[in-house]
Amino acid sequence: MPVVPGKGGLPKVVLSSGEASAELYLHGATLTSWKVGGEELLFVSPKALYAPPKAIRGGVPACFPQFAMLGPLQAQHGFARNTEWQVAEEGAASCRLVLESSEATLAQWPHPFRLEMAVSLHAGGALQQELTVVNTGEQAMEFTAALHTYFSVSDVSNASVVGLKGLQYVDNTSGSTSTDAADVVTFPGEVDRTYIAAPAAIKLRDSGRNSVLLLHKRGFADAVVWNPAEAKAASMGDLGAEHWRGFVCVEAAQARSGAVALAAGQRWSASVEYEYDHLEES
Ligand code: TA6
Repeated sequence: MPVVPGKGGLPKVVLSSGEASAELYLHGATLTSWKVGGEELLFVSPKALYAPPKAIRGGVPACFPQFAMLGPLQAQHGFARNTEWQVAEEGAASCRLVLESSEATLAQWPHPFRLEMAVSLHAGGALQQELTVVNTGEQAMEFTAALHTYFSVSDVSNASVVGLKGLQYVDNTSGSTSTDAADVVTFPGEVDRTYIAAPAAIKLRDSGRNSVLLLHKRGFADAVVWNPAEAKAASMGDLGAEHWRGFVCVEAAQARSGAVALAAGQRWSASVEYEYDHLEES
């Protein structure tokens, strides 16, 4: 599919396959839409700014060379989500974007690299994202990374995340480490947790839509669950107090389990497949 101008005149790739479609901005390699049967499954803030270098608030931005502040940069989540990627391959149902180190990135992080983001729509509407990191320098490098998903929910009070029971997690609001004894993660208030060594399969249930979204991650050790609740959302100019109830972030991350170490010339890949289903009427 061609590259077309999106919001703010920023270029985006449009993918489609049967009942599914997706849109991927070259800015930050940010997936901003994934529809199955016409239903939008990602959340993008109505106040999102399509104005580089600001990251698009929502969808699935790429976090590299660090997740959160788990790295040397002062920029939370690194610079990949604030930078223009290039199209390396594009087809009707898949594409591959590339970001290569530049003077600007080397000034922030002294490691030559090439990033690749491959996105493909699968039969039945599933979507897969694969992030590849190549150390194109002559020195070893370390990084953390994440695919920072914002999934649309009918209301945060209807959302629950299944599959994390019994795991250790870091509460990013306090820095404390706990073990999650609950059967599911719910959102009575701000929830910002990094689950360490999370299982490959994690489910986001929405009782309001009688639906379940399955994430199947490979290569990402951890999982992050986040909703800011009203007070923090109100402090975010590109979100605001009126929109925080419409999403839950369930992110595949290589974060608290430890940074990835790559020797010169080595590569690392990790992927997530997202599947969406409506549950049988109960
Ligand atoms: O993934 C959760 C998180 O790390 C939260 O702590 C919150 O900061 C969120 O990311 C959004 O970060 P951003 O830099 O996009 O405002």
